[in-house]
Amino acid sequence: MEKDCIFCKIIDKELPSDFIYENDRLVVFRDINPHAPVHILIVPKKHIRSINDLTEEDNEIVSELISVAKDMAKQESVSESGYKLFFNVERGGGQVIFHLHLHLIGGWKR
Ligand code: DGP
Repeated sequence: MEKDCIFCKIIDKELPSDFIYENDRLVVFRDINPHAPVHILIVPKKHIRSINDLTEEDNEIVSELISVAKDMAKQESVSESGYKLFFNVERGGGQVIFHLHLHLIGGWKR
């Protein structure tokens, strides 16, 4: 847990958020400011600042973020219509919360 990290506080339930999914290593919740009809965040419980801070020991969790994103897309009924997965990296890349998270957006009308 990193002091003053909003996502650490959400993970530790110090701040309210409804988890769509949780296991020992990650949580999934809806983005407070959605950019698409479906906008969810897949967030490791371990505090990692950004993609730049990943080490080899994080390979498993990064892989799990993607595999859970695939499952969440199915659960949110956007698997077939399609969706985007992305990480914003540091300020210039649009990152505003400095706790690693994978965005899943989709659900646009075709
Ligand atoms: P990024 O720009 O990649 O750091 O995305 C951070 C996202 O986190 C942004 O789309 C809004 C979302 N967000 C920020 N604070 C909260 C919060 O307290 N609760 C939830 N559910 N989402 C948040």
